[in-house]
Amino acid sequence: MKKTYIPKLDDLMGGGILDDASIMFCAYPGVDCEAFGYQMLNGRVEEGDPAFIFTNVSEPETIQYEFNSYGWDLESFLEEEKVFFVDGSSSFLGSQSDSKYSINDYSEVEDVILAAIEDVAGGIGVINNLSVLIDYLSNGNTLDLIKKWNDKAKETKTTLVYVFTEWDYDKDVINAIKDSMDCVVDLKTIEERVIIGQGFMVAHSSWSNPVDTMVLFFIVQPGGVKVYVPKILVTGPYNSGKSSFVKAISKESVSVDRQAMSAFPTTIAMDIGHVDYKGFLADVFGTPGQERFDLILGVLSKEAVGAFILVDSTAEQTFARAKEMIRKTRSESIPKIIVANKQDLDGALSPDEIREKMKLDKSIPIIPTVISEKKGIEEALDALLKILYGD
Ligand SMILES: Nc1nc2c(ncn2[C@@H]2O[C@H](COP(=O)(O)OP(=O)(O)OP(=O)(O)O)[C@@H](O)[C@H]2O)c(=O)[nH]1
Ligand SMILES: [Mg+2]
Repeated sequence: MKKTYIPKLDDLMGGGILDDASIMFCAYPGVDCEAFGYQMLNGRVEEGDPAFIFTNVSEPETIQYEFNSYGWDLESFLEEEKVFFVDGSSSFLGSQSDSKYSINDYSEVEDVILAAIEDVAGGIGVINNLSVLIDYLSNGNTLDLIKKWNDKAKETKTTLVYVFTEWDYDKDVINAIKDSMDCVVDLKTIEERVIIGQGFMVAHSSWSNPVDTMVLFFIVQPGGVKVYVPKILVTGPYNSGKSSFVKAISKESVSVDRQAMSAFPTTIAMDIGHVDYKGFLADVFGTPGQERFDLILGVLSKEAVGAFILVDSTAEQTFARAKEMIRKTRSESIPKIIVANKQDLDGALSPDEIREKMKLDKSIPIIPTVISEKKGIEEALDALLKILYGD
């Protein structure tokens, strides 16, 4: 099996993609599908596999520019001849092509791609975009091509990645194309009154069991395809370490704090952070811990998809308050992690003791941390991602 280099996608397909499989990213118009193909290609080439890109949507220079914006060095790959282009664009735009292969007429495309597949045997080819092929060729011809290319890919153990924008084509044609792929990943917009984002979902794969998980994603520059977790809540009693936690998991964070009477700041409105971790992006909101700010807990916790409940492991007297905050933020019903903080202090209770005293079900993970020393932070993040998206 090979990796796809798309976060979460391998897990949804039982670990990755078969060596000789075809995969199609099938996007609703308006959803960016190219980045999926390029990210797979970039990952494979970095591992040493040969690759080609067939483009009929933009010229090779434009694609180089796009790779650059994601932080991937296509230029070096081309210079070192690890990647080549099958240029199906330049001649139609009236410009010269200096690519290894160039298509001047669509009648050539079948043989040229067959040759390209042989050239990168054991590697990967990206076809961008299948819908332009359908526009140029007739439906039947396109289907015929795909079958021949996929057969050649099987024979040479090459991964073929099709990028497809699902315009208003004949449904039978689309279904026939989908059936001729080993794997189809749908890319959609997700709407709930307003468009809230874009998601991918494995529609079918010949080697793995179906899962109906829709994974929200963002395409960022640099970075490429990242899984998006809309809103993670960080709550818990006063002084338990919430602001420190938001800061520790975020690249950048803002806290609305007030230096109270003493020298210690306390949060009076919220902490906002932005997590970028293992291909996941998430917006994080921390609540104030003091009861006099409880009015805003409901607002802050709206639409949270997961929560971290922080407790000071030495402050047993605050555990009832922690449970009250779980209730007030409606966190009973969403995936949550108890963060047992301040494990460095004398008298810190162990996770088991905390579970016992808080009467928490054993399905709720309790992660010991020393946030001030950045200990346990990744374990806490991993634990939440695991219940949100599985392994
Ligand atoms: N010893 C120890 N101190 C910690 C740890 N984590 C945080 N602290 C300290 O605990 C205090 C409170 O941390 P904050 O992050 O402000 O806690 P908070 O939950 O945001 O507090 P409020 O917003 O006032 O509810 C600070 O002085 C931190 O430095 C830890 O793991 N060990
Ligand atoms: Mg705080």
